[in-house]
Amino acid sequence: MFKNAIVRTPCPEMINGLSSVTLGKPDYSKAMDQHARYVDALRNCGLEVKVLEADSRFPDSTFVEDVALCTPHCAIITNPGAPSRNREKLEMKPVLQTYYKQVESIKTPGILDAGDVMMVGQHFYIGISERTNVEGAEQLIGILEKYGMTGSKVPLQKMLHLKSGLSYLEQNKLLVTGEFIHHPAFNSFHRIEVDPDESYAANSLWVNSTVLVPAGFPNTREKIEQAGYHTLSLDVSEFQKLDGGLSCLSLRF
Ligand code: CIR
Repeated sequence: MFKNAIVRTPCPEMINGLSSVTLGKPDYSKAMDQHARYVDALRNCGLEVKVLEADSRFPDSTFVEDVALCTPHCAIITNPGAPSRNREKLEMKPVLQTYYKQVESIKTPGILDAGDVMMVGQHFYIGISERTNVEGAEQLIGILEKYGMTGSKVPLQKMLHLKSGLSYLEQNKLLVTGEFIHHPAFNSFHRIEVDPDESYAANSLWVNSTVLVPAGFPNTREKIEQAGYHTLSLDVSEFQKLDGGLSCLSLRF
């Protein structure tokens, strides 16, 4: 169960955030509204939510998930792989020091976005992507092992981040799409397949027995409900325009 979440209010400059999709620019006031509902949903799932101020220097800074990994034993400040995002990490360190005694860091030449890291109990799957290199992943595995946890590397073919195509829903259940459906690393999970036309919904979010699902993907929501979960649908269309999803908008621990 998670107790805390950290989010950052989107800044007006988010309209110039990084994007690989052609869905147009986000509408800032709509994004603010969607973000407020997201925070309400986390609070309704029982989390104490800390809302950090918007930071105009970093258009993508609302996607806090990428700059830190929060484990049960320590927090790890990452070294984000996109140059325009790298210094977001400096803002997160003092925040996490108020929650954790142990705050570690990934260092250059290692790069790592925590959107590439999926926690399954004490084990962490680490995607090797354009944002996360082998050196970053190996540094992370070294840190995890120091605290009695483990990690393994998963090279990505097409996805931006590991969790763009995978969400762990606890109870050994894994939401999967695209290149991960038949990936041997995930054979032992009970896999819930997301159809190609709903692939964005593979980034859904388990929060204390509720699964948050992006609005507009009814087949995926139904599959998750059939697997026995209570779901809550949230519109995050303005963040989708920047390749961001439900998990990217918070740190949960
Ligand atoms: C980026 O490209 O970094 C942002 N526009 C989106 C980050 C999404 N984060 C995530 O999947 N964890």
